[in-house]
Amino acid sequence: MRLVRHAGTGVLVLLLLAGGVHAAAEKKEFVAKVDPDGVQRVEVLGGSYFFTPDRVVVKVNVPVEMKVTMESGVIPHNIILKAPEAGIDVTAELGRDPQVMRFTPTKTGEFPFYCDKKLLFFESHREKGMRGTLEVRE
Ligand SMILES: [Cu+2]
Repeated sequence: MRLVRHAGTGVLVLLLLAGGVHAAAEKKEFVAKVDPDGVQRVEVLGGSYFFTPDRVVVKVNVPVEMKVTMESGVIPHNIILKAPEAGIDVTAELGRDPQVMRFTPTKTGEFPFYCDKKLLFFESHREKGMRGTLEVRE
C-alpha cells in the first residue's frame, strides 16, 4: 500500500513540473491601467531570448512609461519600438539598471517591439523570440 501511495505522489509532482514549464512558454499579455497621475505604467523583463509580457495593451493618447529590466546575463540586449506614425520612436540599450521609455501613442493599432542584436551570421535575437507587440486601443 505504501509503495502505491508514493508512486501516486511521484506522478503528481511530475505533472506539476510539466505544467510549470508549459506555463513559462505561454504568451503573456499585460493590459495597462491609467494611474491617478494620468500615466500608464508598464514593466517588461527582457532576456535571452524573450520579452515578458510580450503583448502590452495601452490606451491611445495617454502617456506611457515603459520600464524595461534585463535578466542578468552577459549577452547584450536592447529594445526598439519604432512606430513614428503613432508618435512612438524609442530605443534603449538594456543594462544593469532598468530603462524607462516614455511616449504617448497617438494612433490605435499593433506595433512590434524587439531586440535587434545579432551575432555574426546567427539569427537575430528578434528571430529567436526576443520580440513582442504593443497594442494601442481606443
Ligand atoms: Cu537581445
